Amino acid sequence: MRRRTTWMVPIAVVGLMLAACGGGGGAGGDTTAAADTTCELDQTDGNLNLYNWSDYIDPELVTAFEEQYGVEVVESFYESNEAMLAQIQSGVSYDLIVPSDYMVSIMIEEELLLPLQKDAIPNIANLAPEFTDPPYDPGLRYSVAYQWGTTGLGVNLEAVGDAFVESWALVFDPELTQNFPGGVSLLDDPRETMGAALKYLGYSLNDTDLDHLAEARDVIRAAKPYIATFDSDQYDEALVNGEVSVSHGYSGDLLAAIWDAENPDAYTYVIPEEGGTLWVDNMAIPADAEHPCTAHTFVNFMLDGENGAALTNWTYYASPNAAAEPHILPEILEDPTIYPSDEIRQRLEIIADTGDYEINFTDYFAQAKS
Ligand code: SPD
Repeated sequence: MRRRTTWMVPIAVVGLMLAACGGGGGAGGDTTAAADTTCELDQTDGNLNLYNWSDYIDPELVTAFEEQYGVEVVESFYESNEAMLAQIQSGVSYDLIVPSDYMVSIMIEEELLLPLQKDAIPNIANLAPEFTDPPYDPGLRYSVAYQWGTTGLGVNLEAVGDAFVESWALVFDPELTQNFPGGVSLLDDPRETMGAALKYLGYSLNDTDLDHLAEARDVIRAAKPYIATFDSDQYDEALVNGEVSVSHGYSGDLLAAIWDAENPDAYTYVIPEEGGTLWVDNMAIPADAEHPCTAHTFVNFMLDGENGAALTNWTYYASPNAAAEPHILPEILEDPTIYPSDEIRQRLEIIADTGDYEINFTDYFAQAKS
């Protein structure tokens, strides 16, 4: 069982704190310095400023890295790819970030990532074959898979009833949601939540027809009387604390909350029949990283088989690391909600970088929420 330690430091405050600390990152880093640095295997060049999703690494792994390499890991957190991108674009410097698939592509295009020095990451050979040449970063020039999972719904069975329909209607149909104690929670994430509404309407979550996006916006608007919150951090606790009846969220976070709950049988995690997101989060080094060699060493550490398994055994997300498999708990490896069956996978889509169209997801999502 993992113990959750969510504590969100306001992102702007984190940026200021790091800027004030000198060695801990700061605005306007020198991009050439990182690009000109050659890193050897196991080399460190200072503390690691890790900018990650919350609840996404076992604190014991952080301690093990610190003890093995004699450096500190300074953790900051974000709740969406777009929030992370805004920080990097504004010049706040971190040594390692964990962007999802489509965001890797966007950041490569914007020249925000440092090319990886593979000689410093021999454990890259541990990746399972399906993660070695992803469409968002062909040849892994800038990123390496960290964890993967799905986005779906956590459901309180007592509130919703055992015979519920496994559909996005559980959050979008007011005829249903009006009966749910506390209502429902939706992710505060433009691609995920607009994508869920698009799937509910029968479209791809990468659909780029503005009329369809307007329909998706209106689905969310119509559902608003019973949407308790748009939230990407506390939705799992909100479900098992009984604050909401259905929570839109990420597989591992919802499963961890359900399995840790006093009455786990009262909840379930489902991927709606209309389909949802399969995502891959990745380790990447920002172009202006101040400690690129520590970052490479951290990537190599996380790709070790036993460390990769320790990560999955704590997060309940699937591992892209083939060498980790023998060390992953059987109840995780065999759980079809963590490692989806081929049948479920056919319903899933990876979010794609839509280029100039991307801003529409953010704008229409803001309109839906306002
Ligand atoms: N608590 C960790 C959550 C990680 C979620 N990342 C997935 C993003 C998919 N768009």
